[in-house]
Amino acid sequence: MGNSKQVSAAILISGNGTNLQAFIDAARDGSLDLRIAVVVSNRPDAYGLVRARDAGIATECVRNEDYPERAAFDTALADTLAKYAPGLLILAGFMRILTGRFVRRFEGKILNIHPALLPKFPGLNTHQRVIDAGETLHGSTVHFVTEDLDAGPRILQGRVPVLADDTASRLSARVQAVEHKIYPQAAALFASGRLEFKDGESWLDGARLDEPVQYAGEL
Ligand code: NHR
Ligand code: GAR
Repeated sequence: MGNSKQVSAAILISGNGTNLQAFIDAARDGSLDLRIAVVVSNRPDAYGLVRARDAGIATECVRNEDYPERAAFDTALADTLAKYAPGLLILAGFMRILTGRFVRRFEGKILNIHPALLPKFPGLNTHQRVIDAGETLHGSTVHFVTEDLDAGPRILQGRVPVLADDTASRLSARVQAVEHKIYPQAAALFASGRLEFKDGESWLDGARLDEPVQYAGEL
């Protein structure tokens, strides 16, 4: 609402964009004081681009196929982002690993949501792997992005049960419902200055976070 110090964010997607939609909705209803300056996809057919256009948000596409090499892709991505001067990058189902050079350029200003209770189950295909391992608890983790994949300092976790007869798709839907709550909340903590990245760790209200905050409804 006309706050000149409002943080401006770029949201990076590769697919459906339900987390993007949660950000659009939270920014609109005032629960998140953040300006979404641009949505960037690495896939031209990502449905999240339609969500962004429908919300009147600028969109950009940096295509995988145009930059087979990671370094060239990341240079193009960084140049595209620079036009919007974002103070925060939000990876929301963004499926391309970023180089150390890119991460250092935006150090401490990149958030990711990973669909597992990190440090358990980094990497891809988490829901099926959780079922196969016989876990009874699963969830999602918001963390700062560092060069090491899915290993940056954790911020906020939301837990869901794994049910006896779960499929990956039903478990994924349960995880996504909690993601749509925790991810805008984590961004709100950053946007308000309460959450910082310092010395490779997450800090909340001036204290180092040894363990991520556990989502329990409200923050
Ligand atoms: N980049 C860095 N440097 N650090 C992280 O922690 C990152 C990152 C980029 C993306 C999201 C992550 C997740 O939450 C993320 C975290 C993609 C892959 C992957 O293997 C792995 C983890 C994540 C995202 N991508 C393949 C690749 O070669 C492509 C897979 C595909 O296109 O389907 O880039 O899980
Ligand atoms: C989310 O569940 C997110 O945790 C996961 O992809 C989904 C994206 O959904 N992220 C990753 O797997 C990152 N490698 P969305 O496009 O509907 O927001």
